[in-house]
Amino acid sequence: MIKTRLCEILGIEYPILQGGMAWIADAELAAAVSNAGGLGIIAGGSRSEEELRKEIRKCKELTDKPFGVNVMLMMPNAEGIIKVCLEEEVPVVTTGAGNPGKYIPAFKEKGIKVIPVVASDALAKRMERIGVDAVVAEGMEAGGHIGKLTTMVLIPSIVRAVSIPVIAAGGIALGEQAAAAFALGAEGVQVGTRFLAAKECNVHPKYKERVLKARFNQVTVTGITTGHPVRLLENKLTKKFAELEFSGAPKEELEELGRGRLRLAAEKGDVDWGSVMAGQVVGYVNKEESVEEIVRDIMEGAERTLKNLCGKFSPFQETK
Ligand code: TUI
Repeated sequence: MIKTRLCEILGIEYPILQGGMAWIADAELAAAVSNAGGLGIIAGGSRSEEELRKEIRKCKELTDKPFGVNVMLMMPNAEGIIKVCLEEEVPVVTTGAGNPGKYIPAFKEKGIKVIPVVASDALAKRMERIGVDAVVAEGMEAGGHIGKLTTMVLIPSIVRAVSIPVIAAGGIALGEQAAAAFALGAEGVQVGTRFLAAKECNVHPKYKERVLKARFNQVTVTGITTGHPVRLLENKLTKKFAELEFSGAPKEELEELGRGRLRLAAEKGDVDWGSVMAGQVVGYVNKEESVEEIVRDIMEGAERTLKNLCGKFSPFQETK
């Protein structure tokens, strides 16, 4: 099986992380991924400090393997969430939507591994200099809030900028896609959308059903005109959003329309008026499976793909 530096650094068997999906990724999903040999991640972005503490303790009961918490740095309670991670000494923290620089010394003091999502090679370099353990580079194929570059373009640029391990995210649901990420220089992959369909994923059943039924052409992006693009599945909300967006509605009105919508879909199951965030890969996600099956399928698929690749091309066969 594929082993990389990331496995050693994090103490995991396979270099696969589960995305810390807000309002969705709980202790049960995270523990299942960690028990399957990857790194499960609890969403911190959508919880109060006390809710997060409970979820971390539950995860510790469900697994003795390492797991992580995702911190959304732009949330008003980010400092409190970080304090809980420090107090509970979670093994790994991933961060999104901001620069975690000022918190790194505190994490390092507790031996907590830190993995920020970086949106540029400049930030990746800065993060490496201040001692983070790895970075996630998330391409715009991903679900939810997205940047501008595709995984295919972003990964090599970050790999060239730093010498710490780079974890590829966005557009990865299959073994072949994981193999492609490794070919681009990534030493790990982060998967979100495919885990939405996991048996152990407690997202509202109606959300899961929409993910399972969605075709590639039902994936859309709202918020391009406001500068906050979000990838999600088409529904009444996205149609209303598009109408307003292209009729010149003020930015504030659009942002107001988007507020609270992920929770509405993920917790309440309103898949017409909630945000059903999912990545471009959603068309590949057609059956509910256990986390273990998903992890095994992606990792074995990646290995098979990389092994078979040379055999497919005659120049390599001749020089074997
Ligand atoms: O965060 C995401 N994707 C998301 S978050 C989300 S829902 C949510 N929204 C609000 C609160 C709680 C949950 C749905 N999808 N991806 C990670 C990510 N981080 N993508 C991009 C970044 C990022 C952006 C700018 C990281 C760093 C950065 O700049 C920092 C700097 O100082 O330059």
